[in-house]
Amino acid sequence: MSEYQLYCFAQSGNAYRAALMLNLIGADWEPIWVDFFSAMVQRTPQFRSDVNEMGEAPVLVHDKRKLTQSGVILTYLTTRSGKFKPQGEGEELEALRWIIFDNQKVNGFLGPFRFLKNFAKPAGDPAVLAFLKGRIDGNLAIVNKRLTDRPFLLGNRPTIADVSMTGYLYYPADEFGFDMAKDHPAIGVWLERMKALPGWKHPYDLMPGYPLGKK
Ligand SMILES: N[C@@H](CCC(=O)N[C@@H](CS)C(=O)NCC(=O)O)C(=O)O
Repeated sequence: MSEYQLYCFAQSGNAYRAALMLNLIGADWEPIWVDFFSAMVQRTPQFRSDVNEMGEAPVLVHDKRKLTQSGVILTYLTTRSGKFKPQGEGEELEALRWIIFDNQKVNGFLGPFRFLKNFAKPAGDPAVLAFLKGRIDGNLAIVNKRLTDRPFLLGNRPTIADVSMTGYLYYPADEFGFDMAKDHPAIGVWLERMKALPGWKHPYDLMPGYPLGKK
């Protein structure tokens, strides 16, 4: 058995943060597929009692520990590996600031937006989609500005803040109906920089369940 197991599925940008980090640090890990769309296992009482009371993926299993919330998982993995680690209290707080902004305002809106456009039945209400798109544009612009004069969110080195921010940003433009890299060029350049890191993989190549119906 691998050292780490990760409950995840290919369409989840939230899980991608953890899967990408595991790959980037060269961890010995294996995915455990969460049948999110069909069986909706994350909503079952068994999942909530045995895996994650919050009913969410990702969940990282390490020894007897089960960790949830991608920000917590990233913090755990950077502490253990020493890789992508913010240095000192100032950087640690700065990384946390961007991880929270990402979780709530960037990928926190992109995830539901993409879900409503591609997977929800019936598809999302246009007014809701328009609201989310407005917030997404504004928040991506904030990230774009941040990346205009530095290669990574905290400066010259990639940290867990960058890994977190990648969440939904590599999924195909047609799943969003707009091209993030083109609309926000500094994000586009940064995505290429992240892509060049050893161990980088696209979410559809890193986690099981793509295309839908395939484990
Ligand atoms: N803030 C959490 C978000 C996790 C999350 O929302 N995961 C989604 C999958 S992408 C989920 O499991 N949702 C449960 C559901 O919709 O039933 C994290 O970063 O880990």
